Amino acid sequence: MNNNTMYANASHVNHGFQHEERRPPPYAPSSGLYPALPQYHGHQNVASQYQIASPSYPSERYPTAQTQNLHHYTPQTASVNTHHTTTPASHYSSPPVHKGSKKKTCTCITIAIITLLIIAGVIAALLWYFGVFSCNGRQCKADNICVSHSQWCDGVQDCPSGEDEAQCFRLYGSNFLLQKYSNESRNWELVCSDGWNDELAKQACEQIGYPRNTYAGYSVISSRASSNSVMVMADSLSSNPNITTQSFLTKGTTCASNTLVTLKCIDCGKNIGSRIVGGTTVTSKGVWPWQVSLQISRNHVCGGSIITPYWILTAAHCVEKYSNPRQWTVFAGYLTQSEMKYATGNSVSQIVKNNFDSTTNENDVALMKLNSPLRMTSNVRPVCLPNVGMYFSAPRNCYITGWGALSFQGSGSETLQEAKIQLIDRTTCNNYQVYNGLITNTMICAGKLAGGVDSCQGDSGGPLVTQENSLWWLVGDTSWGEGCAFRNKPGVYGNVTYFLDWIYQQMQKY
Ligand code: 4AZ
Repeated sequence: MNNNTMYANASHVNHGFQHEERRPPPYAPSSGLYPALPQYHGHQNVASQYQIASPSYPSERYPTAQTQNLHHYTPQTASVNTHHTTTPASHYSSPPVHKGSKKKTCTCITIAIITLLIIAGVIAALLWYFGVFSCNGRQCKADNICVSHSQWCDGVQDCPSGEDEAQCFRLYGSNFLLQKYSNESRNWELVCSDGWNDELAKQACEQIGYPRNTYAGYSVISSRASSNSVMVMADSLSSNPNITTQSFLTKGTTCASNTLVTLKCIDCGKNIGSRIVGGTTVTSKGVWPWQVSLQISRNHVCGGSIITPYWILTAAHCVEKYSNPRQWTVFAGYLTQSEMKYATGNSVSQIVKNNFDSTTNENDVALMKLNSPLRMTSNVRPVCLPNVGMYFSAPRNCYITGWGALSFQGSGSETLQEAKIQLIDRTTCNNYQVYNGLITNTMICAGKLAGGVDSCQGDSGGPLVTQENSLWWLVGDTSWGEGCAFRNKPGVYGNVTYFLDWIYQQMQKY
């Protein structure tokens, strides 16, 4: 974490201003984008500027660093021999035409065409067999089997790997409205609370990807939606114990109570709000109870966020090199690194990495599953994953937290740090003076364009959170940036809203 305001006199001196020879000082009085200055002249170590996602593993600090000599790059043209020997026309006689060879050519062409037709026929037959051409419904992803629309989310598994019944419920908006996918309207519909109960609620939570024992209750809110756009309980509530929640709910015409189900699958996003406003050293536990320190051999490497007692969300680049779950220990509920030195952390059973691209930093998110669940206390609590339909837009206030470096290339922090920053819209962040088109949908920019406050090495994987409807929501995971706290180079975070489906799929699967 890098916050120039606070660290000027601290023992960890913040050297966020040390780049003045290349950049104008931060906190320029004007707002918006800051003029681009000439950068990277002569011999420069590009990596020292462009910190792409390096966990702060002590023995290999910044392993992604590569030294590029920009000055000496001379394009080399391949030596092509342009000397041609020309044969005079008079010496060139056309070959005699043989009838036999013409016939041979014809036969070859015919055989080739027939072979191609046969291959095309076999491919077409295979595609037809696996339902590519013939599927009027939906394709099971894993096995290409075609399932009719009416079989999707009907409570009966039709796809061999079960994806037709896998993601049939979701939560919508900051008040957790339950929605079910309707195979009739082929749309997501709200759920009428008539006949609803805790058992159905728990089943729906399990369907979403939460364990049964984190279920925190349901409530109802009055509906203004027309009753034919909600899911209602089937008239004949089946006594079949094997029937699933999906098959209880059908597209209804009446919702007598005119109330809808809102569902809490986990008690998330609550903290002890005794933050010292404007401060950066976190002074009490329980203010950011979802923040964890991910360690290898008792050294802090990355941050992470508790999303359930079993699951930690972090950055994919943190686990790219260290992908063995046995290397890692998770420390939850601590403020200082020294407290953790003698504490017992939690071991990790599984690491699931998204489709991370280390050249573009696309999809920089991963999940760690713990061997045993974290015991929830006021200092160890989950943050809320955003629900569908929640859009966090610039310049929304957010907080970042972590034990990362206090200045660019500086050392990590002994005590947990926090900083207040704002979301920056993607267009601005893609401006040529900022990240010039490098920011994709899987990323969110946040920070201060003036510089001075930012995340830094070792904060990676940690939370970017915002408060909405009295709860704290995980907007992003710390991913990358050029340097730390540089002007026009804000922090870049994994876009958690973008990864929701993937996150729930993994929590269901493992
Ligand atoms: C890193 O290397 C890193 N200023 C994290 C965040 C930022 C830069 C680098 C954003 O882990």
